[in-house]
Amino acid sequence: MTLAKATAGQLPAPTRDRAQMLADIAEHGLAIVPDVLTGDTLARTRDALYRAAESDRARGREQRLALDYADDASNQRVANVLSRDPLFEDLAFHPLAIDLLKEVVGWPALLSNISANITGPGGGEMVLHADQLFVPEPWPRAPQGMNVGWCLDDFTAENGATRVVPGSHRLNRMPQGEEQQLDGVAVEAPAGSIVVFESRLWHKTGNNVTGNETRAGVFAWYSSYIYRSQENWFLSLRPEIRQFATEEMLVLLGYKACGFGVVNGASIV
Ligand SMILES: O=C(O)CCC(=O)C(=O)O
Repeated sequence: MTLAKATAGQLPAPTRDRAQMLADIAEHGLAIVPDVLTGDTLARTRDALYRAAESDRARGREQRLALDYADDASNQRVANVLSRDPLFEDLAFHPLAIDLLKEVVGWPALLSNISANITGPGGGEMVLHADQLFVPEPWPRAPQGMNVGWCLDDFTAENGATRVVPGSHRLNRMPQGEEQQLDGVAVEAPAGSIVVFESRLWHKTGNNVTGNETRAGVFAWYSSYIYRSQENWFLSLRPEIRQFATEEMLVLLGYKACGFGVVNGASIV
């Protein structure tokens, strides 16, 4: 696979068909699924995120991640949204997300983190990357993780929609040198859609060139169980989540021994 061939790809059309989603992820590296959140649920989830972001700003806990965003003051990240409001449990453990995860990455798997990126007017773009950047190259031939981006606002080319290089997952490596300057294609999608991308797809937050719009996205990043999760759930999980968790949630949060993290040698795999 040459760079030119891999990066000449198109975005897949939005689909609600499960088989098509899996085909799109295999072919393009991503699938776009509309109407996963709708009506009141979408509105309440969006409100919960903006409330958390506002509270972080008011308390001086705001996270900017200068490394990602070249020190601009317009984009805000809200870490560990799972522990901020029960509504985010419904995103992290959404049946469609977990079903696709089992197909794309396999099972058991971990929820590695779930955080929000809110772009703001004038906000700069992120460095082009693949999410499995911590895996030493040469990479295995299969994705080591999967990301589910929840669009809580309409994602548009102007407000910083995630930009992707369709087909780049087939290069099976990180972007190098000048490849990091590739523009990619904006994944435009209405609020309530999810954008599911496998961990080798090159992508970034886009520039927000609007004068007054924000773009809220929640990114649930899952990995194979052989990698340590980014968020340390043992320290940062809101206790009620574990208290009422299903067996599947406990696996995703690393509370079930899966070959690693065993208790006296006992494990479910
Ligand atoms: O904000 C976005 O659109 C993309 C976020 C992203 O790439 C990341 O958090 O790794």
